[in-house]
Amino acid sequence: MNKEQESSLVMYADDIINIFRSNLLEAKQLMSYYDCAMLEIETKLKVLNTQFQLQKNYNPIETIKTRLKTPESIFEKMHRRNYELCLETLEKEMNDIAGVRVICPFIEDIYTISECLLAQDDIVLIKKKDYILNPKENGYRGLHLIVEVPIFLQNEKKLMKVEIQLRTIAMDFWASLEHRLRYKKDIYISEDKILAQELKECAEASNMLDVRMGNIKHMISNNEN
Ligand code: 0O2
Repeated sequence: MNKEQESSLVMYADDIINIFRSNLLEAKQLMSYYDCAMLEIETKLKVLNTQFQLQKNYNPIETIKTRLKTPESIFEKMHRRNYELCLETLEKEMNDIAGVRVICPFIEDIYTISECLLAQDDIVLIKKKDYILNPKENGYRGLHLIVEVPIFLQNEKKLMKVEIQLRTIAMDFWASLEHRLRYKKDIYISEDKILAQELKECAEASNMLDVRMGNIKHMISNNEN
């Protein structure tokens, strides 16, 4: 980020802090609604995992992590996308204020869990990005869903957006390390062709591991039948 971009971001942050201050109650309320929606999704996923455990003696979900986007990260993204600074725009345009990351053992678990969740009649799919079928240029893989889930307040029902990222353990391993490396201030990986190529090859090696472990799982279950 150059000096000009930095100072425009600082001015923008000041503006948005003022907007949030003058609408503090609404801003807090909105964030608490996202928090509730995230909890709803987390509970639904836990219920599915328990049911699989009971019926098939198998857990398709390894871990679930939730996070609310930080104010800094919200401001940065709204600034980058030139969005108008108001809570209405935030609610309308920002899909990832509430984020749920689901880590599964195998690739097929990702699709099983996503199908089961999307089949629920109170969940509306807004957007799906399949970065497993179509990995990103840098090698990133995962299935991303933007869904709307109802939360029930004292006198009303509100539909809130939640971003759900489903990854295998191997995909998450790669993405977590890539994320750390990318945010090292002194290295701009995307501009360094050798590093970018090396990371991409690691993503492909990790995908190969996912595919082979999936094959082993099938061979074992075929032998059991
Ligand atoms: P953080 O801190 O994880 O939240 P959209 O508005 O949904 O249409 P967006 O936001 O570009 O567009 O969505 P996309 O492509 O689905 O990616 C959003 C999130 O996926 C990112 O959030 C990351 O968490 C993850 N992700 C996407 N691409 C990569 C990647 O190349 N490497 C890693 N490590 N993670 C990735 P944020 O906002 O970047 O950050």
